[in-house]
Amino acid sequence: MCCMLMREMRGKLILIEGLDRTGKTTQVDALAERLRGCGLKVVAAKFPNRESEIGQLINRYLTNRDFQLPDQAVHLLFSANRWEYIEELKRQLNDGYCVVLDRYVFSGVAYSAAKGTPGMDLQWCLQPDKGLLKPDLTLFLTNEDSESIANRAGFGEERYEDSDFQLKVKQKFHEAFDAYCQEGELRTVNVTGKGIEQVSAEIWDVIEPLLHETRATNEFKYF
Ligand code: T5A
Repeated sequence: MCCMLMREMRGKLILIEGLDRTGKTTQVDALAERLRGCGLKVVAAKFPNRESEIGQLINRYLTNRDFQLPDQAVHLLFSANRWEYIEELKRQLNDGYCVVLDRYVFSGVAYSAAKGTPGMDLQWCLQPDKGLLKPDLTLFLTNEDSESIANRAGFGEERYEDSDFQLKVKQKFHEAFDAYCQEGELRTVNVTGKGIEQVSAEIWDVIEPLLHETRATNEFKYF
């Protein structure tokens, strides 16, 4: 029944954000599966999308610390990687697909602004993403136990996986949410010490009411 209301409207755009290794991909997959179980058409998309040519360049930057690019250029690559998907994203939503995103604009702004590069404040960082679609709901996964995150397999392999830098990113996420989220657009899910299924259940408690929402949502919202 939750799904019938949505079929006449465009699909919902749901975003899961968080620091590295907080369980975003795990939860995006679990949520997509649960929504499909409701009879919904669902697409999950992850950013950066490392498959495209721009994405391959981003992947090289993240995985090879010897590969140097100006911070501004890297920032624009991440943004371009989102713009590559915009028409497909709109089509999917208009076709009634619910789209679950694994990182999007807020990651773009938070990671770049956290570098402290002169001139790269939040406003500057948002500029190239202006005109991208704003999610109907953003879920921000937080984990206060940074040690447990640092102990997760593979942490430290990529460029930004450094606990001190992650703390700066967290601060910038909060600043970005304060600046660019309207009331009701953001929910924080504290995942500290919680197992995967418990987190999935908490996320579902937030998402389910959204599926019953009856106000017209065919209009897109934009950053
Ligand atoms: N970036 C990204 C920018 O700088 N600008 C941008 O515009 C964008 C979009 C790569 C980097 O790029 C930066 C941010 C990143 O530094 P990424 O590929 O999304 O972005 O990198 P990660 O966040 O590191 O992605 P991961 O897939 O590695 O982490 P996830 O998705 O948060 O975590 P997940 O689900 O893969 O889980 C990691 C491990 O933890 C376990 C899982 O089983 C897995 O082993 N796990 C749990 N363990 C215990 N309890 C739980 N509740 C758990 N949940 C998951």
